[in-house]
Amino acid sequence: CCSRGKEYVHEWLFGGEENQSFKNVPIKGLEPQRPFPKKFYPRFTRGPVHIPEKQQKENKIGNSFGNHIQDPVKGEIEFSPEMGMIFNEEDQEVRDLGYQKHAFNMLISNRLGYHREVPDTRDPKCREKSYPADLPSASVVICFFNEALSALLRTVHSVLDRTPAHLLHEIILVDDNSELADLKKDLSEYVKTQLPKTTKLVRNEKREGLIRGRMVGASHATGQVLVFLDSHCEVNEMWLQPLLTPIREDRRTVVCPVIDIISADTLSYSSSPVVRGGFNWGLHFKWDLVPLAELEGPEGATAPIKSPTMAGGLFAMDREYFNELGQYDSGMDIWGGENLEISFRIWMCGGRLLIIPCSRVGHIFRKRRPYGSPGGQDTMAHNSLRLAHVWMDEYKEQYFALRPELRMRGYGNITDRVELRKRLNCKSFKWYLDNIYPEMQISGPNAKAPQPVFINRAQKRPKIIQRGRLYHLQTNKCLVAQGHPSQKGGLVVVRECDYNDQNQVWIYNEDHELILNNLLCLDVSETRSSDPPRLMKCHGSGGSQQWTFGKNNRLYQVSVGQCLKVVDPLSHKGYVTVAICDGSLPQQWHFES
Ligand code: LR7
Ligand code: MN
Repeated sequence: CCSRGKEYVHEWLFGGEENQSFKNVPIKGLEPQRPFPKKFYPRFTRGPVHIPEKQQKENKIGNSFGNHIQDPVKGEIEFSPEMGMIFNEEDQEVRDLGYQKHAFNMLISNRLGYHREVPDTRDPKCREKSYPADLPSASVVICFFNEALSALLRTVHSVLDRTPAHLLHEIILVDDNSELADLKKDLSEYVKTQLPKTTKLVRNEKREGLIRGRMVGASHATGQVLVFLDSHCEVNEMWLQPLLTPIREDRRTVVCPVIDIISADTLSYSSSPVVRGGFNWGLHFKWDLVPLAELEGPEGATAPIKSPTMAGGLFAMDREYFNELGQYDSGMDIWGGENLEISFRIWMCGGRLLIIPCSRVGHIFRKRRPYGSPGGQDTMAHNSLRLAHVWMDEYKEQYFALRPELRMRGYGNITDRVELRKRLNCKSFKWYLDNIYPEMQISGPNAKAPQPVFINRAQKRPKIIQRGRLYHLQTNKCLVAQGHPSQKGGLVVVRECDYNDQNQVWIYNEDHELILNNLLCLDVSETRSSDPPRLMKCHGSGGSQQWTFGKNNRLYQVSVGQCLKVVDPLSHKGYVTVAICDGSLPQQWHFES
């Protein structure tokens, strides 16, 4: 065991002792493909929000809570929907390029800067807990590929800002051979000049994927506990102590925080319900409700919960135990499957896996993965095949029943992993199903899956705030569908108001959705903020379907940061679009009940 990751060629850039050997060797062979121009990154200031003060005042966007504004009456921290306001073409470019490259709103991410407060989402009882003084120290490992610099540095600073120094042994950043030239250059510079020596940067000389990337990071770690994080996270108040405590009690305990939701469209931070990890026979991770029995202990909602699997990105594990247990399967590429593999291995080989409700870490949940694999392979299938053949015994048939085309597919050499399983004396997959995930047995491969929990989607029907017409003040016309209001992808236009026509009736609800004739939601393009809005199926996750009514009668689109406008008020065509909010007449609307 305990390889130091030497088999992967990588380069220490700097940090700690290795500082001496720092040499700024250019990465061979890989010319950056379409790097971002410099101007798309925020400057390295420590200010909370990167919006000129004048614009902030005028538009009441953001304060030191980032986009969470403290409500003067309720005292609660609330989200400011106009954080992504576009003021000029450059903002628009940052936003659109950000969606293309990272699948989240980089304009807002850049404006938030590298430090922000987040709402404390823990159960209030967590605040009364105390933790041992002699906790083990942690090495935080963050592996990244083409991450938005502001999101990566907010991850790093949230750790630095919210972790007691004596518990934070080091942070190890593993650049998985990112292609964005400025990310490489600016990050090196920033780590060297702005971060403590205990933050280290290492760069893979070729793209390894997150699995081998984390192994490289772990091989350089010297703290007692490894803590893995994705590169677009923000840790919450007192996040680390509750994770280290169960590891101190039993080094074979692996722990995960509750993963809170950072919206990809607004970057607002919100609480997740406490759920636990499961999977289906397609070997996809899913969230399950926690069986009541797990919640009924004396500690109630704050007690650790046994979890059959982990989501993968955020967990803490004793470092020696990580090595003993066989790290990861280094034959797995880029993305996918490693989370189930390590989960099965932990349970089957004598460890346990817990979710710790008092530890909270936010993660940006994107709607798509913004990168592929170098050769375009389906690495999820490759990795799942490896894990099925090593760990699932006769139950791998359940997977093949769903994916018959994979039955004869090659999966590389698994001898080492099969030997590891023998050497560690691991139990059978049947034992795992019977004892750790009995719900799975009941459902079986063809039966109906248990009710899944969608954690990034409101489960209730949002309350209706208002029902009525969307009246355009300048033209005295109403917003309607250009074609039939049930036609998905249809445009909207302004036409003569007809107060008896149901097809002109909009619903505005507490999720800030605008729904025409109770059918479809007014929606905008994710990657092209200049495209006109369309009627689409309501997806319930905000962003492109979130609209707010603001000053000057404006109707503001939260994700594109612009206002709804009639293109040519004199034209009978009545076309509408979104444009930079300027308070002008073509942008003025009334919602009339
Ligand atoms: O080639 C790559 N090299 C990398 O370094 C590809 C990715 N990465 C980095 C990437 O920059 C990121 O920091 O690896 C990290 C994880 O990649 P994501 O963010 O694209 O993954 P994800 O959040 O979409 O997917 C989840 O499942 C993955 C399966 O391989 C990993 O285990 C992720 O860590 C995991 N994320 C989480 O568990 C966060 C909560 C998501 C849920 C549910
Ligand atoms: Mn992620």
